[in-house]
Amino acid sequence: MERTFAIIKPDAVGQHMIGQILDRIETAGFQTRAMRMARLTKKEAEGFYAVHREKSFFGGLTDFMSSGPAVLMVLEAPDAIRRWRDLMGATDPAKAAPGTLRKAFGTSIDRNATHGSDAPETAAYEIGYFFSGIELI
Ligand code: 3AN
Repeated sequence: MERTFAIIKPDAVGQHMIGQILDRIETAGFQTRAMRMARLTKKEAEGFYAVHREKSFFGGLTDFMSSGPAVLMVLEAPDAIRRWRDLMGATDPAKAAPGTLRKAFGTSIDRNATHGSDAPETAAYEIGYFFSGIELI
């Protein structure tokens, strides 16, 4: 079993898509080990995306991620990191494959509905950033 960290981003929450995305997650066979709704502060978003701090889109990304409530989740499945990224699709919804979440629910590269860890080290950092061990059920 493997765990990954996932977010339903403020664009998808604002468009009332939480239920549809959770349905896709459960239908795909993921177990939800932790889940919390939160509106990130700008500083929390900057810490979360620290790896991107030199990128041109860092300011816009952290503004957007702190612009409204998001759903923070820990998902578990065999090969969860890769499988969740496959279900999300490409970063840019315009390039995401049919049937993926970003194709269905994202509207642009900076409003792409969902987040997922990209490697085991990132997943460990991201899970620990938002959840303590006692919250992982
Ligand atoms: P992914 O979330 O697919 O792993 P990353 O890690 O390259 O993508 O980027 C993190 C987030 O930054 C993306 N989910 C997206 O919201 C945003 N992002 C990435 N590239 C761009 C870009 N060129 N312009 C605006 N936002 C971007």
